[in-house]
Amino acid sequence: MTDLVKRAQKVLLQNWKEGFTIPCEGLYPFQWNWDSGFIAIGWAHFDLEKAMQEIHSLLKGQWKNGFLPHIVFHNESESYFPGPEVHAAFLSPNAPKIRTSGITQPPVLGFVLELLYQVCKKKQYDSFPFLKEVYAKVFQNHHYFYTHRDPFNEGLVYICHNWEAGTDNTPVWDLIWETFEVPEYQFQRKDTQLIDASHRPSNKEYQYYIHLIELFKQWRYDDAMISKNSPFLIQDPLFNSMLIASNNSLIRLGKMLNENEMVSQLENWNQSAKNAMNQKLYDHEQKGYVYYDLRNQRIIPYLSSSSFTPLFAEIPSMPRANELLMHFNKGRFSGYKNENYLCASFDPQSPFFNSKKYWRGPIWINLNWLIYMGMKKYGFDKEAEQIRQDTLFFIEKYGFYEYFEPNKETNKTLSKGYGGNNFSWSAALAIDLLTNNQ
Ligand code: 2M8
Repeated sequence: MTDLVKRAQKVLLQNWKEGFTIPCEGLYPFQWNWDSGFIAIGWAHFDLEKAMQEIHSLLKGQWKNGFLPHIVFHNESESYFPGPEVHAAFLSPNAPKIRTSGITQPPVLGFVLELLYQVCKKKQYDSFPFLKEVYAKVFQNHHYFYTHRDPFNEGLVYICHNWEAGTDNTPVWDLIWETFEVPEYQFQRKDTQLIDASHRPSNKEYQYYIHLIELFKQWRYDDAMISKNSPFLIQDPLFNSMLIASNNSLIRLGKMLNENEMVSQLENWNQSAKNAMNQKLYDHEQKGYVYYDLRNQRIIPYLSSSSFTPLFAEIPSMPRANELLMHFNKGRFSGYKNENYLCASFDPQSPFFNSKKYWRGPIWINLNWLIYMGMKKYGFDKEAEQIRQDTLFFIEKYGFYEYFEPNKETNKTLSKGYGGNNFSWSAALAIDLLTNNQ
């Protein structure tokens, strides 16, 4: 085992809190939804029991209608804003007893289950009892999405909050914030007391984030009210790709588990979902998958690392997949002289790109991992190896930070990554890249 894998394991062990893993000490002290999916992939390589417990703990937060919240507040902590009392999910009749938020995150659990199954198989560990127990719950979550978040039956689901996207402050949302006014809320942020505020979203942006939560609370997190009234209603290419990739995995697992009814339902959803992604969210001019603003009925023609995640869900045809690759070698993302590491979270050629600020430019390990895996699925081995090498460059040089600087020259002057340190999904996915994919 390499020293790097050992160090990554240590990060997960330190962030483990009686049944689940926090993303980062202080900065994110609870259980987060898609973090836990990525984290479970890392755990699987050296502690299968913990990988499965991680999933069980997350599912404890599932609502009666199948909804899976973005945070489960198993524990107490004063170091994060907004905490459980701000989210006040109990206002919904669907909320469980355990405290949770009332918004969700990209649905990664379906494909995580399949990856866990594969590791179990390699280790000759019987995963069937676990899969049998959790499969229907993950299916219920997909059922929730297609029945509550797709008002026009297009096969595409919407998100209603920027925190649901996971890419919290991407410049894409700037165009949404322009469409409505917010009152001046009084609150105390905690994130900017813990890390460099210039790496985090602005206070003005937080006003929008909190305003949306306040609206949802007024509507008791009722999906029909949100769908009718929320000023933020977006069909996001990353979110939908995660759902489709998870559909793909649930279909394969469901066949093994003889869950035939659920499999045929998933196949139906998936067919229209893939068509809609290709027809509605592909931008021929930008050559990438983009966002659709459902509230204002317009395409938002910005490229981000999310634009390439449909590869992971095997959505593009081969010619289209080749088109996506053009951004990675002397292209918009690599830079025309290959001056950037892959893959910036936002288009480095855009005037809104900021190489240090969270989801407005820095490189994130989970997005790199998704793009790497997507490239492998298409047989783009050379390109996949490039992005894997770039990813490991950061981990080797700086350790397990939350995000990293794309520009190669600037990296020569740095001794740290950006955001939080000892960040769990950076460690977990490094373990996967170093163990599974050499
Ligand atoms: C970040 O988001 C949270 C809100 O969910 C925050 O900034 O307070 C995002 O990077 C998100 O994708 C991630 O899941 C979360 C925890 O790592 O942090």
